[in-house]
Amino acid sequence: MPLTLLECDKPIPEREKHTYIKKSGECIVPMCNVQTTPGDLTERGCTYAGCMGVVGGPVKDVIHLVHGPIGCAFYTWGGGRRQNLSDNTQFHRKYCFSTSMQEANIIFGGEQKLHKAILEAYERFPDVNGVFVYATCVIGLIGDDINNVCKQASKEIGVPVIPFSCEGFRGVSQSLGHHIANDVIFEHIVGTKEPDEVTPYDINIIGDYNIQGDLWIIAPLFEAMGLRILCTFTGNASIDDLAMAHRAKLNVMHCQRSTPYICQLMEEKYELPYMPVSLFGIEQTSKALRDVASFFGLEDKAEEVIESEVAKILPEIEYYKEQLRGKRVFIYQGAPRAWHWIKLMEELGMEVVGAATTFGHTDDYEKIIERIGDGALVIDNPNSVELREILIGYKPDLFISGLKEKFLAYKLGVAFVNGHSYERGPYAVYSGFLKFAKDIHTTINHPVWKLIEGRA
Ligand code: CFM
Repeated sequence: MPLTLLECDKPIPEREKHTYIKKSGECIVPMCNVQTTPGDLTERGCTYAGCMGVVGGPVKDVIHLVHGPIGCAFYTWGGGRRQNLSDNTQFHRKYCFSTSMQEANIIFGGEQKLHKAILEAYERFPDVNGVFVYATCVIGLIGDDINNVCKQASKEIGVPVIPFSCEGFRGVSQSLGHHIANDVIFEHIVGTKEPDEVTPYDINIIGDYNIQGDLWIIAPLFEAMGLRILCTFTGNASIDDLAMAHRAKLNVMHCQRSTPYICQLMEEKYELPYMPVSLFGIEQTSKALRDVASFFGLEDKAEEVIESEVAKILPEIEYYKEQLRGKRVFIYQGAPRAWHWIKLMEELGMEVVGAATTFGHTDDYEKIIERIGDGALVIDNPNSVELREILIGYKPDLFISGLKEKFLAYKLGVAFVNGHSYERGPYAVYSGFLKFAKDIHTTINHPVWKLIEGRA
């Protein structure tokens, strides 16, 4: 029986369609990217979260202004569930900008308040190069014309003021927010500036958000092959980087859930091709470097980089592999990292007993199912009651997930690694893989688990 109903889901039998046990030779994709069933306490984020928190927020030199109730702006203030770093450390992610809509504004409209807020924020931070305005649920409901307000304000302050109509309720998850951010950045920013010089070796890294500095270990590998990174979308990006991105020769697409939209738009308008890559683990990173190198005729350079980078980490990776061999892991990520990381677990000799995503689409699940072993559980958008049942039932040695699930794992005595904002990362490419392996090893072999009574 490929689809299965967890014990805890008896009151919401619709969840069966989202829960699949892998059987070889079969590729049944569990139901995904659909509206959450009423009664299911989903862990999904909203459209605004995907637009502002994931794609827009990492842009380092603009004011990120949340047009809505103050609660929606909570995570903008340095809290750092998502640690996308930038080199603009004095400003970026240090302040919270919001119109803080009150009842009267909701009754009489918030356009004036928004206009005033843009001018006031810019007056206090005149060094910024733009303002991003994000509409929350309430703005969609009362119908403020944020496009018009942004246009007016931009004329007054002389820098771009960009409206994102990313009302939380618009999509079934944060995924639509990624799409909206891609569309808006493409429409309003990309192509509005020309670089001083272009080279035949210019690339953009698309879909990396510099979590704990991922980009700062990714970029040197491409640079060592003789490539120049024109723009990163959007980790550590300035608005000018994005404006000039259309002049690159290749878009290297890492996160394949949050960015295929802009890659396709740039391909259509500027004939800029894109290449999907995975920049996690030895095998996948090496393939990525080889693929990109062959596009530019830099194959020899790629081999040099791969050889020296792999040599640096291999002895330690071999050690961790010995220590971790046969350990069982359950991976729950937003979407693509679930399939990116199945390979990494194999590289460490571990067995993936289950994988889940919060907002994966069919293509994410196809990749998971192709990579995961027979009998493994694949579940879409699991809630914490389901996760509890899975952790107790499957007894994995390790749970890789995010902050929302961390303490559930701890309470059940299951070793845990934060795969979203990392433990002691970054986790990308070769040096990051070593850190990932180290964190996994540290948690799995920590003596504390033996002290917990009633361990799952
Ligand atoms: Fe892309 Fe991401 Fe992810 Fe994502 Fe995310 Fe993330 Fe993620 Mo957390 S952009 S889809 S919305 S790789 S924040 S850096 S780790 S859920 S799998």
